[in-house]
Amino acid sequence: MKSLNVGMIGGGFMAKAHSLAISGGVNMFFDDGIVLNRKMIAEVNEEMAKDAARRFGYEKYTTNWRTLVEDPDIDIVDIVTPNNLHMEMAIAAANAGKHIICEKPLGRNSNETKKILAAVEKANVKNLVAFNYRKTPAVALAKKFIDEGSIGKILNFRGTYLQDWSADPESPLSWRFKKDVAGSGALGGDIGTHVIDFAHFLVGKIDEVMSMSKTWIKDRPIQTGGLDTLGNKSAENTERGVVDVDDEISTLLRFKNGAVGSIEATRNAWGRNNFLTFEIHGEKGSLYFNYERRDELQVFFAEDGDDRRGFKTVYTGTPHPYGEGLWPIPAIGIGYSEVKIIEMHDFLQAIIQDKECEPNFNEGHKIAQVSDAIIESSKNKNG
Ligand code: NAI
Ligand code: 4PW
Repeated sequence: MKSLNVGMIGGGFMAKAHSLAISGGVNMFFDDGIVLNRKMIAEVNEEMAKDAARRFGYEKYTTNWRTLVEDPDIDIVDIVTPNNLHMEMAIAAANAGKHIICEKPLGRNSNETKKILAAVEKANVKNLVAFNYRKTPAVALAKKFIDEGSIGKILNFRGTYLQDWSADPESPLSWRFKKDVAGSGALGGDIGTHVIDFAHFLVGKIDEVMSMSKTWIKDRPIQTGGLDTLGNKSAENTERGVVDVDDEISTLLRFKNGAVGSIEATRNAWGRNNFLTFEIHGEKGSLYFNYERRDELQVFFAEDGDDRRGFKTVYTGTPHPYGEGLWPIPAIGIGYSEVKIIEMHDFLQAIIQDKECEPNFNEGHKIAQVSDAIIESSKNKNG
């Protein structure tokens, strides 16, 4: 049984999600034959680092992430800090010869992701960027149907990522609203990158975009504390700061293989929570997925007879991708933790089998190139 030591940088929302997978979830579901040890966690100050180590079960903590990256005992570096820190941390981890899992987006822009990619290629270490939603079994099933030709040649991809946690003008100015930290707003720096990943995963490379953006709320109360609380109001802080990223982006797409489509991403859509969807139309059928109903894939196959045509619901379970490790009965329910566990399982499989991770940093870089093109196309159209 191989044993690998993990060092996690960051102790917020994603540290919780990744630590759940590392702490045994992945072995309980998939039994990869690797024991992961939560060796060390890094946070910005003593109190936060100590607390993160206690809560998430790490043996040691540090307030200097470089100590973690340079520790010869660490095999895997897991980067779960805000976007502006990914480049420096990932390059240092690659130079130290560590395997790396890094949260999305890989960097603030494609200049950064290009440098990160060069470092991991030079170091020849395994690298996975955490576009976890493609690991949802229903999304992997859609990919299987497409690869098998069940819906024929793809004509159109429509993707959305709609949330409402920043629709209230009083919700705090966290790092996600600062260009120097996030890189950009809803699309490039945050949720829209997951939809670009769906598009690349399911349809193919995006070749051309035509985009518009909007910043609806120009200033917000400055957040107290470093953690992004995703919309929960900051306590009694009335000082406001400027929002210098987009709240919303809409873009038309053309794919290299000729398909067309669109993406919309906003964090200001009241009533929508994790409304991450795609609808794909092909010459022989259609597929529809909504993460808010993540156990289900809606399928339409034109070859079904005239009298029985219509969308039907497939509940994912044991006959479907990742079904061998998950719950025995469809619709017992896949949650965010299971999706993160599958992501960690795929990362470990890449290490064991010495194969490429999916999606790797090269794919993270291609996504950043599309984000850059969308932002460029929407310039002067943020009216
Ligand atoms: P968060 O704000 O909850 O936590 C970030 C943590 O990093 C904070 O505790 C902060 O103190 C710490 N940190 C900042 N500078 C540090 C440093 N120099 N050394 C050590 N720790 C440091 O943020 P969250 O939501 O966990 O986001 C982290 C990353 O994960 C972002 O890149 C974000 O885009 C991504 N993310 C991905 C999600 C997904 O579904 N794949 C979901 C949420 C976030
Ligand atoms: O990546 C996204 C985040 O930044 C997420 O998957 C959901 O929206 C949860 O937090 C934000």
